[in-house]
Amino acid sequence: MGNPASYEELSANFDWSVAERELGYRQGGPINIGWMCSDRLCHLGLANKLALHWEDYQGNQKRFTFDDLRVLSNTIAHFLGELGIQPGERVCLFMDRVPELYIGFLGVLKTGAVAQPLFSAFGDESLFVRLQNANTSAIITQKKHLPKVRKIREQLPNLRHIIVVDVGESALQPREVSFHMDQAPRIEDFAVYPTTAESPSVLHYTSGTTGQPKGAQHVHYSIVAQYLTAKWVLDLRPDDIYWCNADPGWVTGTSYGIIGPWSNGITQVVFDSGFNAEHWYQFMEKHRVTVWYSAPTAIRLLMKEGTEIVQRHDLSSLRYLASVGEPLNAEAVLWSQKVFGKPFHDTFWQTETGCIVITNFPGMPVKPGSMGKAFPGITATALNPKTYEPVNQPGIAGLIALRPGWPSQIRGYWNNEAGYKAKFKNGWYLCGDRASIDADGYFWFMGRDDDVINTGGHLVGPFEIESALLGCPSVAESAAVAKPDPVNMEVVKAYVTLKKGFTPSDDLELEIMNRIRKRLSPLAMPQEIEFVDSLPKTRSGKIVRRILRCKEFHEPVGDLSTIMDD
Ligand code: 6R9
Repeated sequence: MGNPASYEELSANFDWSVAERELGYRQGGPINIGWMCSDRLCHLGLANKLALHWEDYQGNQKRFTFDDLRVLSNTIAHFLGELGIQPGERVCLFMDRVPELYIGFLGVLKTGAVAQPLFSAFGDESLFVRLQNANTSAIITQKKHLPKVRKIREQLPNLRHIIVVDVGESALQPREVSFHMDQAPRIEDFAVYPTTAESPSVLHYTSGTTGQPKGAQHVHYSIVAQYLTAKWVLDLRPDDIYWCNADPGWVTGTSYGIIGPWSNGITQVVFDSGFNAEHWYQFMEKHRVTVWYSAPTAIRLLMKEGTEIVQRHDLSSLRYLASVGEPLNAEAVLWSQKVFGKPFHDTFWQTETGCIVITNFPGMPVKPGSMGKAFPGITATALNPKTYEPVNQPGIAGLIALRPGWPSQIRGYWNNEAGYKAKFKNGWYLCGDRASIDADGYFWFMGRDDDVINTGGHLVGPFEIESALLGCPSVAESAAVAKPDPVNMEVVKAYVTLKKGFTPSDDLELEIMNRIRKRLSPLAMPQEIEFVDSLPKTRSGKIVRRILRCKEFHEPVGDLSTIMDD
C-alpha cells in the first residue's frame, strides 16, 4: 500500500512518530541506517526479496537480495573494523555507481563511522579540498580513480587507508589495500554499532557562494524523514521497481537512491551509465520500472530526442514520475503527460534538508511549473528579504524558509559553525532560494538568492572555480557566474583578467578550461571564458558577480548603490 490518505488528511493529523513507529524506532534507543536498510527488512520476512538489480553500460548485471545487502554490508563493516576504523571517523566513498558504492554506504554506517560520498567525476583538487576539510581516515575507490587519490595522498597524512575494490594486492602501494566484495569471507553476524538518533551518519559536501564547499552533517535520525517522504511522495508500494537516476555523490542519490527505497523494502534498479535516451528507455522497459525519480535536465534531454523514440518502447509499467534538482518547467510536465500519460511531480529540497520539503503530493492536482506544497509536518513560507517576516501575499516573491526541527535537517556544517548559523534568521531556516506562494498555497520557484550556479541540477560554487582559475599561471583575477543554457538551465562562464605578459587567445581559453575540468570536474568547467581588462568591484574591492550574471541573463542590474557602498 502506498499513501492511503489525501494530502489534507495527512497534513491535519501529522506527526513524525508515524514513521518512528513504522520503522520500529523507540525514542532514546539505537537507530542505525545501515541496519535499518538491510537487517530490519530481513527480520520482516523480505530476506529473499530483490533489493538491487544493477546493470552497467556494457550490459553486465548483478542482483542482490535484502539478505545479500545485510551480509555484504556486514562484510564491508567487518573489513573496516579490522583496519581499525573507529565510530565517528569519516570514510569516503569515491566510486562510480557500482554495487560496492551502495552496499559500502550501509557498511560504513554499520561501523558507526561517517559515510562521505563524493562524485567520482571529481578531479584531484575537488577531492583534496573535501578530504582535507573532513579529515577523512579512509577512502573506498576503484582502480580507475586511484591516480587521483595517489596524486594528493602525500598532502593528506591522516588518510590512513585507500581501499580499492577491483585490483589485486600486487598492484598496490603503501597505505593501499584491496577488498573484493564478492570474494571476501561473508560475515553473517556483525555487531552493528549502536548509533543513536543524533549520531553523525552522512557528510555530503555542498557549494555555497563564499568559501570552499561545506560539509553538510546528517545524523542517523534522518531516516525517519527519508523513509516517510519516499513512501508518501514517491508513492512507493511493495511491488514497485524503483529507479532513481541520481548519483550517490549527491544527496538525491543517497536519501532517495539508498535510504528511502531500501528502508521501505523496495526493489531498486541502478544503471551505471551516462545519459543516452535509447539506453534509458530500454533499461526502463526491460526492468519494468514503475516509479522513476529523475531531474529536469534529463527530462529536457529526453524531450530533445522526441516522442517517436518513446513510442518504440513499452513503458506501460511506469506508474509514478517525480523530479528534483532544478526548476521543472511547465513544458516538461505537459510533455511527460503527453508521452508517458502521466506528469512529472516536482519536488524541492536540498542537501541541508535531507528530505523532500515542498512537493506535488500524490493525488494533489499538479499545477505545471509549480513545486507544489509543503510536505505534511514541514512549515514552509516565503519571507520578506528585509524584515524576514512571511510576505503573506499571494504572488509576491520572498525567501524560501522552513521552521527548523524536521528529522533530516542537517545538524551543522562540518567545522563551520558560523556558516551554519548564517542559515537562520528570525527563527527560520533559509534555503537560499526565492519563490512566491499562490492563493492555494502552491510554491513557484523564482531563482536562487546567491551566486551558486545550478548546472544540470548540480550546484557548483563560484569560489571553488575561481580558486582553481587563480591557480592557472596566466590568470590575475576571475569571476565565475551562471550563463543560461537550454538543456542544463545554467552552465559556468568565467570572466578573467590576465597577468602581464599573457594575451587572450583560443588556445589559452582551452588550456584554462581543460585545467578546470581535470582538477575540479566536467561540471565546474567554464563553457566560455571571456577575457576582460577589469572586473566590476565594490569600493572595498570585492568582485560583484551579480552584474556579470545579469549581463548573461539580459536582466536589469537594479540598484547598485548598496553594492558600491559595501
Ligand atoms: C536535492 C538537491 C539544492 C538546490 C536548491 C535549489 C535547487 C532543488 C528544486 C530546485 C527548483 C526544484 N533545487 N530542487 N530548484 N525546483 N524542484 O538538489 O540538493 O544539490 O543541495 O541542491 O537545488 O536551488 O536550493 P542540492
